[in-house]
Amino acid sequence: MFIYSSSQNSWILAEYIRWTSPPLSFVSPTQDVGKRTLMILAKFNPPLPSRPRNGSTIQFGMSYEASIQPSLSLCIQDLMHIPSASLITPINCIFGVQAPHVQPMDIIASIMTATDRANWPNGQALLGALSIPFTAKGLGMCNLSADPYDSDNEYICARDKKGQLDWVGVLTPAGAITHPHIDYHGAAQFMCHIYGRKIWLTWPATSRNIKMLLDRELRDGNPLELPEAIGVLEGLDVLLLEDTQEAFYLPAGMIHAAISFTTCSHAGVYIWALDEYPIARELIDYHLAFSAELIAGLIPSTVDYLDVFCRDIDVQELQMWEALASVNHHRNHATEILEWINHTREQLHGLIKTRLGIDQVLPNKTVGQSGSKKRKNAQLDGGRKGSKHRQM
Ligand SMILES: O=C(O)CCC(=O)C(=O)O
Repeated sequence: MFIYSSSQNSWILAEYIRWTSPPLSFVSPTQDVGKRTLMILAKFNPPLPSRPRNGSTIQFGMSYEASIQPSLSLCIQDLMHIPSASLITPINCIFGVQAPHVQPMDIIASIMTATDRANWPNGQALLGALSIPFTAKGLGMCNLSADPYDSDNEYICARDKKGQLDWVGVLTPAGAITHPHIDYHGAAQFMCHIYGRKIWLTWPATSRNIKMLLDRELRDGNPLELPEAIGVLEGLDVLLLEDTQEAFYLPAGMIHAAISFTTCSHAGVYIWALDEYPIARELIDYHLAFSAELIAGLIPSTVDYLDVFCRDIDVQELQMWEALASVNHHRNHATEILEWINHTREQLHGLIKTRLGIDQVLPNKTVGQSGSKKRKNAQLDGGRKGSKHRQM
């Protein structure tokens, strides 16, 4: 029986019916987890309106400027025109893991056929793509702005080598479930919803939430799945997005998950925000402590985690914070940030030396350049992307 705790949760019944009826019910591999999630959401107290209450940590309902209206077809154009398939991050949305050796056409075919058959073929993946770089033939034509983040000195946006905002597109098929994760290590994201019906679930980056999520994934090897996360993480908000193309700001470290009720598309750009530095510090410190334990042999692991983490942090994250602190040198945080960067670099280099047993110094890039387009998947191998998605 479907029970909701308050009239403010009654909208979830309509979503439950949509999810459990054809054609969405044809996506049998994700049917049960979506169904359980919606039932738990309906009973959730405090009430969960389809747009978060005032005071929620997700900022939504923002408009964004574009010279051409972004569309699903432009996102598909990007997928078709990327110079190399290795630039995108294909995911199997059944398990929320990376899907290796998948070509753009496979993703399009999977999205087109996701709800075609009542009997899901054995072993068939449900493919989507993250980190689709904008191209001149696709969403790159739209000249999306990230106002006010791209013009205010308190923020630095990810930019490509030409200094353009480093937007990436995301395509998910109907029936996709993305389990709770944090993208990167302290960067916020400005997201533009382009197409489809999607419920976003968000939890603030409190110390308790961060520890709960990362411990489960990294230390226990048993990542939090969406239905369980709703019961154990604090500060849940949900946001239902449908026809309106609106933007929202996911603050640094915000844990998020998503359910796609149709083919969906959105675009995002990473942002480093001066005020959010304490969260970046907490996340990076968590990973440093974890890395030290790995190196000491206290926890079994792969070399990949360390390599990827150390490279991401040193080459991408710390440079952004360094640039932000320089531009805001008069602000209170600036000196503290610079001291923290130096200290963190020393720790990182120490970890790498110990790991490799040689005096290896990490490569240095120019401050202010964005990290690679693969930022979204330059994350933890064997776990969720950073912890974003479990990888295959
Ligand atoms: O759309 C989804 O299912 C997940 C996307 C996501 O987590 C992201 O863009 O950061």
